[in-house]
Amino acid sequence: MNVWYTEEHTPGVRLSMKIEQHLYSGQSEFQKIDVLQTTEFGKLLTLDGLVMLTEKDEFIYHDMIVHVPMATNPNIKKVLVIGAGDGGTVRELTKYETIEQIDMVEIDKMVVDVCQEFIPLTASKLTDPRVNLFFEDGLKFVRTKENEYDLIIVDSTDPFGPGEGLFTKEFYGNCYNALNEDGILVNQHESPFYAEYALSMQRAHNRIVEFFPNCHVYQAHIPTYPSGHWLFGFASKKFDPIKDLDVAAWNALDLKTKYYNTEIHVGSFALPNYVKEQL
Ligand code: AG3
Repeated sequence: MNVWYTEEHTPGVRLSMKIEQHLYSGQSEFQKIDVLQTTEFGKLLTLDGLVMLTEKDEFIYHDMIVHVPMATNPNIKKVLVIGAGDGGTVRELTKYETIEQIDMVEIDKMVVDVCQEFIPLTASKLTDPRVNLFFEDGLKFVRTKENEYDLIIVDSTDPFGPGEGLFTKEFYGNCYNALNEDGILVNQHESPFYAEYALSMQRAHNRIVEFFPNCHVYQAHIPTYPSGHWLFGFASKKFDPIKDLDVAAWNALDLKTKYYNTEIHVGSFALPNYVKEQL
């Protein structure tokens, strides 16, 4: 069999992965959901044809979206996760015994159902007793919250289709209000490398700095995302992700992460000049 999955990253660039089996294909109320078995990357989850995760490189994204804020403030107890239906973000959060409550708001229940059936690697911890699942629009959910969370993680799709509202000024303002005075907001920020994605990142960053006094961008290398160069936004009311990092405290937790460590934490905030210029 010579079947390949392809995502177009720009009109001139595509990424292809060889497929062994098409495990699932379905259309939800919001998007097309597919799970494919690849030869190189294990299982691949796509939404509307775009790579959301592969079993081989998801650890990089999920480590970086979770452990950077968690290591910055070890007293995080109540977390709101928006999107993230595959469960990878929640899996990393459940490693912290100190977390008491994780509210996850995913617009599309079908993503969760499909991942629980086909991708237990990321979805298995969605049944943790501390996790409350809400199947609603994250944009509407945060509107009703005030001063409630220590951390909000926005693990969204690209800013087109169902994920679009999660990149708006209104949304970031509501996140600010939903966070308490120690609050941290982390967003997946797209790629700085190709113009279209870079514009999304720039727009998001410019909107976030209007609300939060401390805003930083950090990076990781994620092989199956456009250009492989991926950014995250860190915004907080009080914490500085480098000055407030307690290296000894985080290492004492001994979480056995596959990508994240405290050196990566510090290094990930060092940005190439072409990225700095975009901020
Ligand atoms: N969320 C970010 C995926 C963005 C990828 N974009 C693309 N392939 N064009 C990932 C969800 C993982 N929990």
